[in-house]
Amino acid sequence: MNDTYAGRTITRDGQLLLEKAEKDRVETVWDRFENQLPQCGYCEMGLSCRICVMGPCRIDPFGEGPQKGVCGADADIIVARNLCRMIAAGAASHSDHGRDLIEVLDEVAKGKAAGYRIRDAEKLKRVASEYGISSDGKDDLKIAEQLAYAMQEDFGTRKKALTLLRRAPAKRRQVWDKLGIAPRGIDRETAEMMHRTHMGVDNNWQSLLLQALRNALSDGWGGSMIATELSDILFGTPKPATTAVNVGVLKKDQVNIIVHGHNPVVSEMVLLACRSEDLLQLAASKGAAGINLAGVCCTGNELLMRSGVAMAGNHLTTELVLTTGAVDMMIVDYQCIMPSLGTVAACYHTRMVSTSDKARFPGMEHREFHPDNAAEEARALVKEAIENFTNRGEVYIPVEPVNAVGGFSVETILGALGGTPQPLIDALKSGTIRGAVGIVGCNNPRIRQDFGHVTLAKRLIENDILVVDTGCAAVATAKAGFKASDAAQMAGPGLRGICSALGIPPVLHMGSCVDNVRILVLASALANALGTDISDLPIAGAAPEWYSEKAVAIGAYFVASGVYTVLGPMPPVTGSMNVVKLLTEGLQDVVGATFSVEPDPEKAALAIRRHIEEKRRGLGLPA
Ligand code: XCC
Ligand code: SF4
Repeated sequence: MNDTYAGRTITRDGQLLLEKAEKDRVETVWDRFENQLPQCGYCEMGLSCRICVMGPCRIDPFGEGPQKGVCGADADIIVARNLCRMIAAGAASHSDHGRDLIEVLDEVAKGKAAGYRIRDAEKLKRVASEYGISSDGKDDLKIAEQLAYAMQEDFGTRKKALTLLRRAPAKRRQVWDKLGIAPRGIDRETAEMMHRTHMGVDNNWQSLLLQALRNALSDGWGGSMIATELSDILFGTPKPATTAVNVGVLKKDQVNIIVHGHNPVVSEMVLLACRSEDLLQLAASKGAAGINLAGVCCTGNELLMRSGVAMAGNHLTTELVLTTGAVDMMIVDYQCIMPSLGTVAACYHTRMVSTSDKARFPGMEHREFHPDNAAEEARALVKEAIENFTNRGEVYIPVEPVNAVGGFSVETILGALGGTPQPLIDALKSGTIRGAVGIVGCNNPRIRQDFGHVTLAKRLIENDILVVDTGCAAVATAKAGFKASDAAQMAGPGLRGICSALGIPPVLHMGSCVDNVRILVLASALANALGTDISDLPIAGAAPEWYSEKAVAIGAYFVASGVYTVLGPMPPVTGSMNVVKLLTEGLQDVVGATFSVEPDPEKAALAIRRHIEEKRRGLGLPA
């Protein structure tokens, strides 16, 4: 195997498909990354500003050139503002996704969304009661209508705090109140972040960063949490199910459809269509043995969690999956969809279709999905994918899939423990399990694909630390076999014993990136059961290969919620030692947790283990 390919990804399917891509003269994300090198040092350090047109400006990190932008902003202000705007964009993305689910719920309530329905009525009632909506004497649709309205209010202008903040432990809420960072409206915090970073508004790097935490919290305990809860209500709360991962999930003799993006609003309707009898018959009439739906990225995770749909790959696999020549159609919604995909698909017979009014891509047909036409549109697209099956050229599916178990919602995890977190707390207390870590986030061509996720997860489970993961991290560890039914044997003796007894893997798939809120809810359940704050727990977060603005927002709400979080790639903040120090040290006294940056996953594992042991000592637990 060519060393270049092995240097780009640890995955066998990735390496073989990189070879295929080169043979087919397909340019990939890694080629374009190399073409960009060396990347701009000012931007890498966060020292360039183009917020206004007196600029663009840049600050000389060596102190010889300019130390102020045209307006007078120094390095601290410029770095802080840039980071703040990343967080605002990330929070906006997740929260807008959440809003789309509210709209579906509302249309379901009004009988205008054929194909969608309430699939978890019990959860609907539970969440409604958190919003102060009683279910007495009301049918599900009435409750849904009122819940949709109440959630919309969470997005708007108002003075009180977001409804779901009440899920956080009391001590945590006091921290936020004292700092004045309890988020109000979801959109409000993002709008205020953009306002404060306009030229001539907030020019104090500390108060800017505090608002960034509030903005991130409005995502974690607001927009993303609403997205997850409504997805469960509309599509079912995940339960463990067996699935398969990597490019080997594509089937040579079946129609292969890939869904890519984030919102289950589209992918669930495609799944429904793929399972319909008449379309299966149509596929058979074209000589296909079936219709094989698989996912990439987070909309794939949504389907995997709820229906055991197979997963073809994570972020850096999205181009490569097309080079198999086996994909008859790729249907995308939004976020993390590389604008290069249409060009890659043009080398094969693959049809590319975009579906969201807010996300269009070169080289893709646009077929807009709305709640009232989605079921119908999905059927039309699946039919066209079937018709495209006969246009296939040569097909190359170089690996066998790996089996994996997914579907670990908080409800499932607590259910497996007998309804309360107590067994988990007992295991933590006795030291059978040392702690728990959430590994989240993306791939990034700066880091060998999956190396960060897999190495970190391996070291943690070997040392009796339970891992929960989401997003592209969850796909990485699944490809590496950590979610296979026999994966418990990869864990240390304590964790292995517990996983074997419960019949679960040592790395639990908790869902897509909006589902990181499931980790917040689980951490809150543990903290509440112990009568303590999240920041006292022997837990940590990590994003070993993150790339996106959404990931910065996630990291920030983890830290603001009291979870020590280790980033792999360095965010663009090194131009201000003040900002770096606040994020990596100062926040300890503010929110009881900090960021740390460690691109080497072996070192990250050590740092996390040290942190967990320190928290154990703090709680008086045995060494
Ligand atoms: Fe995107 Fe969610 Fe990152 Fe993967 S992990 S690259 S954000 S798909 Ni969300
Ligand atoms: Fe330059 Fe200030 Fe304008 Fe930024 S806001 S581009 S630093 S003048």
